[in-house]
Amino acid sequence: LKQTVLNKISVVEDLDSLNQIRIETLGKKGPITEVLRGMKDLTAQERPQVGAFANEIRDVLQTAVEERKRVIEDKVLTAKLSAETIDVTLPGNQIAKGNAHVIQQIIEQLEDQFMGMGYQIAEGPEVEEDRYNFEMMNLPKDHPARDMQDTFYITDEILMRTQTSPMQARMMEKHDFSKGALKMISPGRVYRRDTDDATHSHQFHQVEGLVIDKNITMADLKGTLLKMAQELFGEKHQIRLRPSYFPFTEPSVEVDVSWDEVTDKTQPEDIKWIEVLGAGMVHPNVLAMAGVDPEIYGGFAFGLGPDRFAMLKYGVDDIRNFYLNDVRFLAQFD
Ligand code: FA5
Repeated sequence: LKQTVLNKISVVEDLDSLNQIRIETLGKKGPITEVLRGMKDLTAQERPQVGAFANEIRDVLQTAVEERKRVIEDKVLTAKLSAETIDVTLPGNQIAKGNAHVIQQIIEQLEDQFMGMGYQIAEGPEVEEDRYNFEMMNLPKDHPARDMQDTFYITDEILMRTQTSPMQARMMEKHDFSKGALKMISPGRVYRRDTDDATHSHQFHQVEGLVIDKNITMADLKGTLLKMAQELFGEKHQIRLRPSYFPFTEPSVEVDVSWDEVTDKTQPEDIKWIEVLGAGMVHPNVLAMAGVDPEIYGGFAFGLGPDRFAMLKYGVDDIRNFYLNDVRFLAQFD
């Protein structure tokens, strides 16, 4: 029996068959158990001899089963590992990678830059109240300057915001000036009933900027805007302030950035200027309506168009390209 079983064990190749052999020979119904059970019928002299013999065979077989089990398990593992080997020299699958929209990239660049100067970033509603978009911006209902921003009205009092300036009022109302200056930028979408052309879109973006503190001057505004323009377009670009009119700032300026670099040798008449933003010193009425005392506080505000910035930075000559969602166009700005 012993040799037959040992032979069987030595050739078995899988764990199930091995288990079968174990049950047949060593199990409750197997021959060895049977012998051990039959001990009671033996004489007192026979018993120890037969018992020792049966136990010895059982131990030998048990050991053989366990050893074989280890061998089979090793083989299985080796086979599995070699089947799963990775060929690191095979070329990988190409995964198509997207990129942020070019206007989003400009906005994020501006956010990083202004956060570095201690500004907070605030986002506001695109569906806005007339009160914030116009009235608190010093544009009462019958004000002629409302025509400057042709408006999508939803009701008499609710509209699609035409500018990010309502965030000036919203932030001034909330700010606790006992804790220091208010410095914020507010990026977002704005809407106007403009006819789409190469430089106008009925939906575009603005980034509002606002600083309110004691003793803020026009020089602070100019310095801030020059720094911003040079970080975005390059050290050699210049800005130009032209007098303008906005109901919510006094004085008001329009700011142009030079299309090309300006050096010592550049003749003033050769510089091509691109209008990119409106700005000015916050009007006392705007401060007062938002609950800020114009006798103590003042500041500057600006509103820039990242769409125009993107056109200037990358030489894109039609704003509509940004909104056609042609991936071949958008993927260039990675
Ligand atoms: C305003 O909207 C003012 N709220 C800006 C401002 C803020 C002035 C704070 C003073 C203080 P304006 O309408 O000029 O101003 O628009 C600002 C910028 O948005 C423009 O310089 C231009 O870059 C951009 N812009 C205006 N209309 C469009 C349009 N239809 N499509 C794309 N960009 C536009």
